[in-house]
Amino acid sequence: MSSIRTTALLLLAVLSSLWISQQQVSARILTECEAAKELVRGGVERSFISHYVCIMKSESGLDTRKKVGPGHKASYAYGVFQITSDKWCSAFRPGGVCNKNCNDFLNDDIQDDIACAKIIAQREGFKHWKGWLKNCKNGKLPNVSGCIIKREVNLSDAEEMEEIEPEHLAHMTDLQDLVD
Ligand SMILES: *[C@@H]1O[C@H](CO)[C@@H](O)[C@H](O)[C@H]1NC(C)=O
Ligand SMILES: *[C@@H]1O[C@H](CO)[C@@H](O)[C@H](O)[C@H]1NC(C)=O
Ligand SMILES: [Ca+2]
Repeated sequence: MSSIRTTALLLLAVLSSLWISQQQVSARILTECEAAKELVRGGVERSFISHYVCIMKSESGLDTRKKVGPGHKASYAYGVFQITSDKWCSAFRPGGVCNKNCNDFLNDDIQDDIACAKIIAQREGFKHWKGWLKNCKNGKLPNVSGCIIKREVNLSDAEEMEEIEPEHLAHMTDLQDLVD
């Protein structure tokens, strides 16, 4: 009797510790929706969001703590956008074009990563990312429109949604600059 009870308790303990470690692991891997929402919060234009999510998927598998290297000029690539220390950030102090310590691109707050990715896209276009050239430029972009709209909908936003097509078209020239 009591051994069944003990076994059951033990099983429960094992299962719940598995569950906890599962939770901890999944915290570092963003879902496409979480990534899209962070991009909205970071002020990325709606028509570019699926491109950025595609970059994050291709470069890091949406892993906020991924670090790869050494590569070109002994540089390392940091975080969800794989931002490199040869130019954009500095490994030991704030520096590079983004004036950031690269290690700040390895935590789970990706707002600073997004700010730097925007600077990279501005200067070099999405073609900076090999993952974008390979998987996003002519490939299928993730459809995140559902998860962006749901959270934010209210009456005036809903009206704004009607405008998405013309707005999207209006930004096509900007997009072209990034894509070329
Ligand atoms: C994208 O997702 C939205 C909402 O889930 C859906 O309404 C829409 O048809 C999808 N678009 C494409 C191109 O699959
Ligand atoms: C709805 O959106 C508008 C414009 O973004 C905002 O000014 C307003 O406060 C929002 N209303 C609610 C109830 O969230
Ligand atoms: Ca960060």
